[in-house]
Amino acid sequence: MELHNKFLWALPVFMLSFLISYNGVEASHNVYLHYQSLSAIKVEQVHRTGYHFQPKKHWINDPNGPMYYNGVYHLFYQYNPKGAVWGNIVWAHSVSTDLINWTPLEPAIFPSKPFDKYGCWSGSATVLPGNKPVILYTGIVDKNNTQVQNYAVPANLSDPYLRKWVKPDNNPLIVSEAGVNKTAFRDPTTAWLGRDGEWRILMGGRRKDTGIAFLYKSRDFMKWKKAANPIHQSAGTGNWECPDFYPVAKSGTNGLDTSVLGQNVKHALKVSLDATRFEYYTLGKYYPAEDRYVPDNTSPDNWKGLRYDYGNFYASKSFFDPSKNRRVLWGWANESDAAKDDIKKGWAGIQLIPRTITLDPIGKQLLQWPVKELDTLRGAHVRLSNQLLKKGDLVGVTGITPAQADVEVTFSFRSLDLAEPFDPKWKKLDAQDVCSKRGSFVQGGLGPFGLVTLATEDLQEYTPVFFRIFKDAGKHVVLMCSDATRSSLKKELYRPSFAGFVDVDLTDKKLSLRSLIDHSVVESFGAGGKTCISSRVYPTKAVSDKAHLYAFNNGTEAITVETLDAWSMKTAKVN
Ligand code: DQQ
Repeated sequence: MELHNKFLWALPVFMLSFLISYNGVEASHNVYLHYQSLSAIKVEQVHRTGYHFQPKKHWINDPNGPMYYNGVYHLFYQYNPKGAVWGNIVWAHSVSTDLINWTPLEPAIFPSKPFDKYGCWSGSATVLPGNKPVILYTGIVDKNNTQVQNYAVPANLSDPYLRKWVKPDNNPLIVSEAGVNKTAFRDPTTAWLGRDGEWRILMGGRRKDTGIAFLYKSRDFMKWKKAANPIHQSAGTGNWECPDFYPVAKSGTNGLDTSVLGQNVKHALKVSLDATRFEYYTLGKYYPAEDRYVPDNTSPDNWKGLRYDYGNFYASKSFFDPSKNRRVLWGWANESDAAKDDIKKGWAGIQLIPRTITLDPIGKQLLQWPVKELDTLRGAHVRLSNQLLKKGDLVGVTGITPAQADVEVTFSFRSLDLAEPFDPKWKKLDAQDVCSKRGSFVQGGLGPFGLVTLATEDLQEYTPVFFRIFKDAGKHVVLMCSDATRSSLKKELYRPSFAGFVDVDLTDKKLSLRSLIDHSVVESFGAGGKTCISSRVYPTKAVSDKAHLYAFNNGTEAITVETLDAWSMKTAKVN
């Protein structure tokens, strides 16, 4: 371990505000017509991931129809087979037996029929009684982007990989009714079966600025009828994409099949907000007789709501894995790189590591944690114990591969007294705004402390993931940041100070952090998965064996690294 005593991270304020105000984000559906069918000439390797899911080349977005079937996990995803920007979308298909190593197959669903001639957009899989999988997806039927819901079934149920899918001629199953916006009517969920024998699905959409989850019902999965009311809607949230609706057990850590109802469950409704490129979820109560969902009053039901992830994370989808009794969440990590650079590097987008979802025992939020199979990739290991970090300390973690690593650390401190006051002016701000005012280089009282990932030795480039603790009217406010502001010397990049608050009890004066570092992604889990943040970053110098990893403290209160375990991660066999 190396020890640097000076912590010279001060950055002139004008420079900081420039970096923060630059926003070249590539949203989910930026359309670059000229580049949609420009095949990659070469695929740049330097920032490709070692263990996060990617195809060999070109553009990917939403995970689709994840499921477990007869011992095999299936992941479909929105894919452009012809280029590195969004377009020509098909359902690409990969299979796995461990959610980590993946074998690519031919695309499962692609435009070929009048009901999906202009696009095969997102959707979900449901395994019907008799062990029969069926996919529901959105078809685009014309140049005006009119959306309908279709189904597809495996051509041969005895093929262990379900390679071929058939789109029967009685499609589409659902077209929008009069008065519904036909271009905001998409992304069917996994179906659940009510006690009344009717299947139910949701589609996302909007009326004016109100986000809506339309509810449809069917007895036979073929004839669907719109319910009198949407299951839920929320004014001022704009178009809802990729809804997800599922039960979580009030106690214990087992996941539940999507159809489970009863006193011992809460429901989660997640929506992807077209307008902000973020997702939020609420926890609440589902009333099956009225087909209504009512969020708990602890779950803000708007764009300020709880997020699965406060960083590059969108269009997620969960599924129930009966082989391990768990609910698993997949999320797409969109790009920070500019489209022209995606074209140059020949690829864009990754899927994050699948996460197990459980209800936090406090009942107000979910907990997420990387599936345990990820641990099989852990190789060389180093451990740091009882390492004191005084103000300004930066401790190097050596002996592993910092550009492709898994790090778990528990920090402790003796007192909360030095926590800075939470500025009342910040009450109106979200965590990201607070983080951008108080980055890792602004010295604090209790924090900032955490990890510095993908760093050059001279800290010209680095992505810190850290906590700052404030006090506010006798309570403590814990901020977790994953700050891409100084992640790269490259100019045209989206470099936000991604951040979320952490609702954690500090009685034991400890905070934990896990970061999955993989060349161009840092995926972090604060306080056991209460707050998660993924940053896509493109360092120019802190790459491969030039990247460094540190633990740091830049607050007056000394911090102890109780334990820090870091592993080199082996490269997974991905596609
Ligand atoms: N991506 C799909 C849509 C979905 C959006 C199209 C979300 O079905 O609404 O590629 O990223």
